[in-house]
Amino acid sequence: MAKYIYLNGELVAPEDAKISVLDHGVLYGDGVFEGIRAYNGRVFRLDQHLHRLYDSAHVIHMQIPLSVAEMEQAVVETVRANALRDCYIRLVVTRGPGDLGLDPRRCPRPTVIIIADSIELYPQRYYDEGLHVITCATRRNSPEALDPSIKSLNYLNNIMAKIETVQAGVPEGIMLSSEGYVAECTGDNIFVVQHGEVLTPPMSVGNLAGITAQVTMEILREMDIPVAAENFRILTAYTADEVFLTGTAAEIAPVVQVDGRKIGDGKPGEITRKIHERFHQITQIEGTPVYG
Ligand code: PXG
Repeated sequence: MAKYIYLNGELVAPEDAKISVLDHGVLYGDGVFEGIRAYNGRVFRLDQHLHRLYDSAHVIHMQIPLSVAEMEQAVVETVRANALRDCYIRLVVTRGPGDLGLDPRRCPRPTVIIIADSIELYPQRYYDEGLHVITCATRRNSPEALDPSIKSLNYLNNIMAKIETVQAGVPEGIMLSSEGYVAECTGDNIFVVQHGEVLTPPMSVGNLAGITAQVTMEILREMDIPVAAENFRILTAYTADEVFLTGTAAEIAPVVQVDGRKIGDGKPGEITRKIHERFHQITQIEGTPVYG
């Protein structure tokens, strides 16, 4: 449990970290968030996470009441106050308290929350043996209605899909676009490997621009492995040599079964393993220092 939570400029005890029931984050899911990790006393890719947060806020016409530099400082101070070196950081900015009505003009002050706490990691056997996943019946939100590249507090689309994975007894699920293209998973991006080439869906399909996916792209370039962002259908995943997922919580996770079809030889793939190894190295040396 966190010792201190950042709430609107103050570090308070968890029992005092309370927000109004009239906050539009509660009433309408009106707000944005980020899930960030710190490794070895450094916040990983904080600048990229803040960039995405401020972009999401900009798109929904929300002015975050802190500059990016002030927010960076607030994140670092929150981690430091909790004396954490390896942790999960949840940054939430809601529209703030208003009245019963959609109009965001009634919410003059956004609520800023930063929670730093220990992380619940995927069990090691997921990395050793690989994950089984399903394709969810719930389609990803259409980017023409609510673009999934906005990391908004409206996560019901993903939660509906997540419930399908829980019912199926698997840890993750693939979500297709309304056109039937592979988009992403409920909380991870997806990559497939075929004949030594890597494929991932383009952002235009309607997915989140994952930070871990961006780091993966950098690693692939470094390793001289060709990578393309192109639309593909679920059949491409069924017949791939390797499938893996990327996300702040999962890091780089091998998939060995999709909808009951064995992927490759049914064991985590070599390219997946190498990317994860390199990812691990990068997380140990990079990042915004918390302790000077
Ligand atoms: N797609 C979706 C829909 C996500 O929510 C990702 C991809 C991966 O993005 P990053 O930037 O993390 O590589 C996400 C991220 C949580 C949790 O608490 C969820 C995410 C990240 C961290 C924690 O469920 N989702």
